[in-house]
Amino acid sequence: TSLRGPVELSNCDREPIHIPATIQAFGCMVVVRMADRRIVSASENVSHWLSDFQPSWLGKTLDQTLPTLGSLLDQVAQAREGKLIRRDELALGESGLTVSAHHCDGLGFFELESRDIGSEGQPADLVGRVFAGLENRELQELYQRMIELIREFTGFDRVMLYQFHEDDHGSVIAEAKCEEQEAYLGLHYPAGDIPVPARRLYELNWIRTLADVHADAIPMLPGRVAVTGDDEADDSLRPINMTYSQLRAISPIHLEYLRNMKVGASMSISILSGGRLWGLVACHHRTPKVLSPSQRDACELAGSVLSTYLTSRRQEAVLKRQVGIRERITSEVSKLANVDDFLTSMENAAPWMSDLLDADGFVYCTGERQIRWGETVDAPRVGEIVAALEQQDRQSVLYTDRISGWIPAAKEYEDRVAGLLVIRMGQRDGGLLLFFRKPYAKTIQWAGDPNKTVTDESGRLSPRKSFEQFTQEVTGTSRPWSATDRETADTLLSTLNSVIVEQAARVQRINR
Ligand code: BLA
Repeated sequence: TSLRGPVELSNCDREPIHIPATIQAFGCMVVVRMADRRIVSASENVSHWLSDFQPSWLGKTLDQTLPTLGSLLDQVAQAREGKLIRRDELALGESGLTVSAHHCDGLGFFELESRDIGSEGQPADLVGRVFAGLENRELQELYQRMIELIREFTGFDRVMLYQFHEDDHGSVIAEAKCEEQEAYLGLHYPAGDIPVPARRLYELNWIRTLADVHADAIPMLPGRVAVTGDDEADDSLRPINMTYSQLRAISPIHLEYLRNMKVGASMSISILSGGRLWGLVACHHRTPKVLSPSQRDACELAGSVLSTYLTSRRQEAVLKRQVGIRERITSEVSKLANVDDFLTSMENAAPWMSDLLDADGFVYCTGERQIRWGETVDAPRVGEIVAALEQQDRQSVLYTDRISGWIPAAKEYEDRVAGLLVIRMGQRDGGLLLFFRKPYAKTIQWAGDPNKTVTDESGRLSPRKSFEQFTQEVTGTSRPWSATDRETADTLLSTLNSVIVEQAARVQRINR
């Protein structure tokens, strides 16, 4: 049985992309068992790169066959799993070859490809240029500059910064491209476009390359190997774990996706934040393209340095924003000081509070009385929400990005209003502040035409269809309430509570 049956879209999150049993054609691969240094597999194209390679070398040790690689294996064994060791001064093959070696899961990997040609940018160049004069720039400007420099350095047609959001869907937040190309800037894509196993793999590797979307993958012979070496029985054979391989064949589903996008080659660089994938620098070329090993090194370095730098810059920006929000709340609330009743205060405050929380609508209710602003639900619906809230724990701030998951009757209005954040005032009869958000589908510009159904001849879903599936999924779901939103709600709560106390005190004074 082949490792890779037909892949259905619903299987995306299960496709084992790290064990394709095939590689890309821009190089060749030789795999040895670390335990006894014997060659256990080689790609079908190996003799194209090493003309004296014999199929009979399978099962022989490196020292008997490719002694130049033997000493490299000693260094690989000392390094951590996945760490690449690269050499291009080895006397191997006819023309200049670069060898990248690493170990993973008990196997040693040698990946051979053509050595750098010409006078390409030096690795340190890219990082140096990205950082020159960036310190004082705003984040967005920094993103744009970095994308432009990476495009210049690598020569890809289109380079984008793709950011993952809290629910793992993503959007293009900076882009550099050829003038005549359609812009993707600002477009959102479903989480499923970059499935869970891919995101996990991209947390372990800084870059991945797809040299040619039309090239056939090259099989490893054999595709399964005995890792321990002491038992060659069929059931002890395991797939070759290509988690850290540069030549790993890219998932056929993703190839199809890129062909649909009219892309000929791609590469992406991981941007991590605290070990988690925060985004990708996604590079496209209309024709086949692969960077030289040293250019890829430069991209890896840029990815790791930028990850650290951007994380600290974003943390700074978050802090600044939080301070800004607190200041705004204090200044707006001081304007309410002369208002005598809280109901009127809420009427005045609805627009700026909704703005701060990025809400599309607001309802304040206390007893029978309600005040509304923007996109909301009618009084009986608010009544349902208030009743349901009475069943909840006494937390002051509650939120959901899917009201219907909590109150089934909300299905009836979920095409208008889908997310809710509630602030329960601590004071007796202080009332409830309800902030609403519209569903995703209405507020975000999704890529692709969600109404267009695409299936290929076999009836199998093609990647394009994912847009349609996803827009269906997100009807009734709003953008999630972020940690900053929740913090803003907490600040609002405490500041408004003090307003109630003051107003009550003043009313008492007047009544006396
Ligand atoms: C991988 N999908 C990827 C990658 C990107 C995207 C950037 C990383 C590989 C690369 O560098 O090319 C998605 N690329 C995008 C998006 C944009 C872009 C959103 O340029 C927007 C401008 N893809 C699907 C569906 C599936 C799928 C429905 O749309 C699931 C069946 C799969 N995408 C998929 C897989 C990978 C992938 C399996 C991993 C490829 C690999 O590394 O082998």
